[in-house]
Amino acid sequence: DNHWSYEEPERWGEHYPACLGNKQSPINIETEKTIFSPELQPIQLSGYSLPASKKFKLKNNGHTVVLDLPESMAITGGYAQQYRAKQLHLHWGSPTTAGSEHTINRKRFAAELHVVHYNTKYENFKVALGYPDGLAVLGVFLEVGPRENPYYEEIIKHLHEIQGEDEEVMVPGFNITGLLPDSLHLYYRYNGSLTTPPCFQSVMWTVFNQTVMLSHDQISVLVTSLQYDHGKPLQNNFRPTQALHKRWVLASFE
Ligand code: BO1
Ligand code: ZN
Repeated sequence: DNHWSYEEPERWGEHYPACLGNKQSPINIETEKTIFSPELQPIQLSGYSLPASKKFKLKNNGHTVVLDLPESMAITGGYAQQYRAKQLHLHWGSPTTAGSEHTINRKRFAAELHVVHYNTKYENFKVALGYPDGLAVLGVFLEVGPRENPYYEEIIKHLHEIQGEDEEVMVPGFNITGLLPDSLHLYYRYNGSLTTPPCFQSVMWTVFNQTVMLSHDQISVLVTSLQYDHGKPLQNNFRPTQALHKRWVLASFE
């Protein structure tokens, strides 16, 4: 189930028909066309401070770097239902190109963090994948800034240990909230999909308006450390933006 790559995303539909659907992700968010919704409450999180005394699996799966998260982490506000954390991962570009998945008014950011959760009303992640309200993914844009980001460093400092596809390392817990922007009030919301095969249309997306800064060196290490398929650089692991079709993007702010 791993015979897809970012070399030809337009061909994913041949093996994964859901990738041809009309509620696909990522999208370009045209801010002037979003709809203010006062119902969108601040995102509230619980259990996001992971104990440094415990270790969590960080893996190069050939498509991204994934940190497995404990079920004790959850979204408790900002959605109509409760969602349990599953994993987080990143999408990025190359040393010379930006690599976020979502874009804002066609602007692409350096990289994008996804924190993946599933609805607690379903038995497990696999079951949740089958429902339009099954998953909640929090998307955060990363940009180059003046300082090293100590929270992202907890991931980045281990990338040299998992350079090859399927390599993994156990890393100590840290405060995952530190990976998110300061304001969890300001965000966009729309219904979409997994941005990789199988592209199931089971994601209620939150894309935060505020960005998070990493140093130039941190972004460099992120985009140059990993490989897939016996030595190809794992770069530009973002899907092109998909048509909005009959969807609206809501905004929590005006
Ligand atoms: S994303 O957040 O839309 N980029 C995204 C894309 C694909 C997955 C998750 C999030 N894939 C799923 C796999 C499952 C796996 C699960 C958790 O991630 O389809 O097999 O168990 O790691
Ligand atoms: Zn993702």
